[in-house]
Amino acid sequence: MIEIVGRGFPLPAPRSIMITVWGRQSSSNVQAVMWCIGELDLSHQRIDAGFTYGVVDRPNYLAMNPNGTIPTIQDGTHAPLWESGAILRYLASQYADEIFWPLDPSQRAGVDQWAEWAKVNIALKFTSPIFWKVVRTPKQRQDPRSIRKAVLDFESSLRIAEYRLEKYPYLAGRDFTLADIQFAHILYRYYDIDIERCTLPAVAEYYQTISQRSAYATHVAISYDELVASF
Ligand SMILES: N[C@@H](CCC(=O)N[C@@H](CS)C(=O)NCC(=O)O)C(=O)O
Repeated sequence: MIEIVGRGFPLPAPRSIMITVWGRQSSSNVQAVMWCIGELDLSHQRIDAGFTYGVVDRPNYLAMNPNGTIPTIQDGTHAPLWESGAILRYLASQYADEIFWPLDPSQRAGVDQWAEWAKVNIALKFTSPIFWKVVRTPKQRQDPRSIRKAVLDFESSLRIAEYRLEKYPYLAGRDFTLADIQFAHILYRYYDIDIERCTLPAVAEYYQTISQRSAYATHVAISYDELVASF
C-alpha cells in the first residue's frame, strides 16, 4: 500500500482505496456516507440498491447486512459494514485527519456526542415523521396536524443547534467534523420541502456555508423526485 503522510500520521493514498457502497442516492443515510466519502476523497463505487432498485432482499446482500437496509459498505476485503453511524465512524477512524475525527479520546468524544445527538434528535426526528409524511405520502392521505407537531418537535431540537452555531462555526466547534455530516445532511431536505419553518438565523447561515462544499452538492443537495408519492 502506498502511504502519504498527512497531519502527523500516515494516510493511505486515495488511489489505493476501493470502497463499495450499496444504496440508492436518494437515501438520506446513504447520502451521509457518500458525503463523508466525498469529503475524504476516497476512491469508491456505488451500487444502486433499496426501494425500486431491489437487491436488498437477495441472499448475498442479506449475508452482508441481515437487516436488508441501506447503506452497506465493503472496504477492500474487510468485512461488510452497515449502520450509517458506524460506517461514518469507521471511515473517519481509517481515513480522516485529526481535525475531522480527533485521535484524543476526550476530543473525539466531544465530536462524537454531537454526531450521536444529530442522529437521534435531527435525523430520526426528520426522516420518518416529517419527510416521509410530506414527500412520500400522497397529499390526500397527509395529516397536517401530525406533520405540524413533528415539525415543532424537530425544530425544538434544531434550536439547540441554533444556540451552538451562534457561538461556533460548526456543530462540534471551530472545525468541520464528522458531527457536521451527521447533522447537515438533513438540512437540504428540511429547507427544500413544502413546510412552514421557524426562523433560525445561525442554522440558516451555517447551511449556506455547508452548501458551498462540493461533496455536499454532489451527494446531498440532489433530487429526491423518485421518492415523491404518486397519486
Ligand atoms: N439505522 C440504519 C437505517 C437504515 C435504513 O433504514 N435505511 C433505509 C434508507 S434511508 C432503507 O434501507 N430503506 C429501505 C429501502 O430503501 O429499500 C442506518 O442508519 O444505516
